[in-house]
Formats: sequence, structure tokens, C-alpha cells
Amino acid sequence: MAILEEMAFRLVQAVLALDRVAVRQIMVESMNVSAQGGGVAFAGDVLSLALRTVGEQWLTGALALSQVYMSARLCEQVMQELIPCPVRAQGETRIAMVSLIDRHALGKTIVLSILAACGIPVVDYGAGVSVDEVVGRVQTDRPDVLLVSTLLLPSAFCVKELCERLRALSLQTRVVVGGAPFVLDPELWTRVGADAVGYSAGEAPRIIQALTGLNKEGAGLRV
Ligand code: B12
Repeated sequence: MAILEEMAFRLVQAVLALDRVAVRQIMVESMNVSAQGGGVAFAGDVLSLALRTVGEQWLTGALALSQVYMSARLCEQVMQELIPCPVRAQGETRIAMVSLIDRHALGKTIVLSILAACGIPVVDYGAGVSVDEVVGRVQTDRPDVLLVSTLLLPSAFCVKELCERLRALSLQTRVVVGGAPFVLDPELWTRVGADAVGYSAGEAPRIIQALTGLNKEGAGLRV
């Protein structure tokens, strides 16, 4: 079994047993797997695969929604202890991130922490935010890049409205999407009119770099 699958398998056992110590140990281990690049990006991939497995078991009726909830809460708490605090954006806002409409916020947390580790300040617009609210924030802040995370398919479709409204206002903000619907349907990002997609949190710094030319002067992109 490949290391990603092996760790995700152990993580599933640990979260379902609500074994916080084991969850922490697996997350720390995953951050130290140097052969896989290690760090928060790999830990995010382990987490994503493990929770996807938990979600599939919920779909078959083998698990209750409360178990999915507890699994995610446990992972969230452990990751909050382990990952760096987001770097606060000062002055001009260049990057912003939101979990659009739905409240699945773990993917956003991982992306934010990777960008923090790279020294890229991001304004966090929060989770469960409506298209109206996001358009309002972007009009005020005018970020170069807006990172959008969605896990519910209906939320992913709302990205289309978001992109159309930003363009109608002639805002230059580039929209980068990520999350389960875009992983499951790799071409969905083009249909909703986004400028780029990230299939894993570890891709975020490189996408931002490509879209903005950030780091041309050598400002610490390390992923
Ligand atoms: C945990 C979970 C929950 C938790 C959320 C807790 C929390 N605080 O986030 C709880 C229990 C609350 C929950 C509730 C619900 N959930 Co839920 N949930 C999940 C589950 C099992 C895991 C999601 C997760 O946290 N993954 C871990 C993170 C780290 O991984 P990730 O999000 O994939 O992100 C990775 C990458 O995609 C990437 N990434 C993510 N975003 C972005 C953005 C950018 C820009 C980039 C570059 C990268 C990137 O970075 C991460 C690391 O690499 C998924 C299953 C799945 N297949 O994803 C279902 C799932 C998303 N849920 C689902 C559903 C239906 C619901 C509910 C409607 C259930 C209900 N009947 O109430 C509610 C809706 C709540 C709401 N209003 O939002 C469905 C969605 C189906 C669909 N097609 O729309 C799924 C797919 C389960 C399933 N198989 O049916 N859920």
C-alpha cells in the first residue's frame, strides 16, 4: 500500500475511535514524510483521503452523520494545534480566500496554512459566505486572486454566478477554485468560468505565483 493510502487508512481508524493522540501522531508523521514532500500539503492530502473514505462510509449507511462531524472536528482541532497561524495581510490585499456558501472549512484551513508557511498573506473571508457578500468584499478589497473552496456541488455551481458578477463589474480579480466537486469532475472549473483550479492544497502557492508573478523578487515560496 502506498504511504498516502496507508496513513489515510490509519487516520480513518483513529478518527472513528476518537483517538486524539493517534490522530495527532499520524498528522505529525505525515508532515515529516520527506520522501513525499512532507509538510502541511501532504498532511492535507492524507486528511482529504481519510475524510473522503469516512464520507463514503456515511453514504453506504455504515456511519452516522454525527460520526462524520466528530471525525472532521477532531481533525480540525489537531490541525489547528499543528499548523502555523495565518499571516495577517497588511496594506494592499493581494490574496483572499472563502468557503463559498457551504460550511466545509477544513480544506480552506489547510490552504491558508500552506500559504502562511510560504509567507503569503491571505485575507480569510470565512465560511458559509454568500455570492452577494463575496462580491461586496471583492469590490472593496480588490484582491488580485480570490481562492474559492467548495465541497457541495450546488456551491460549486454558484462559482459561475460569482465569476459572471465579478466580470460584469470589470473587476480584475482572478478566481481559483478547489474542493471535492472540482476533483471529482476535473473540467468543472472551466464550465463555471474560473481562471484556475487546484486539485490539492499544495498547488495553491504555485497557482498564485503563476497568476500574479508573485515571488519574482524571490519572496519565499517554499512549497
Ligand atoms: C467532513 C465533512 C462534513 C463535515 C464538515 C465539517 C467542517 N468543519 O468542515 C460536516 C459533518 C459538518 C458535513 C456536513 C455536510 N455535508 Co459533508 N462532508 C465531509 C467530508 C466527509 C470531508 C470533507 C473534508 O473536510 N475533507 C478534508 C479536506 C482537508 O479535504 P478537501 O476539502 O477535499 O480539500 C483538499 C483539496 O480539495 C484542496 N482544496 C480544498 N479547497 C481548495 C481551494 C483551493 C483554491 C485549492 C487550491 C485547493 C483546495 O485542499 C485540501 C487538501 O488537499 C466530505 C466527503 C468528501 N468526499 O470530501 C463530505 C461531503 C462534502 N459532504 C456532503 C454533504 C451532502 C453534507 C451535508 C449536506 C450533509 C447533510 N445532509 O446535512 C452537510 C452540509 C453542511 C454545509 N452546509 O456545508 C457531500 C457533498 C455531496 C455533493 N455532491 O454536494 C460529501 C461529498 C459527502 C458525500 N460523499 O456525499 N460534512
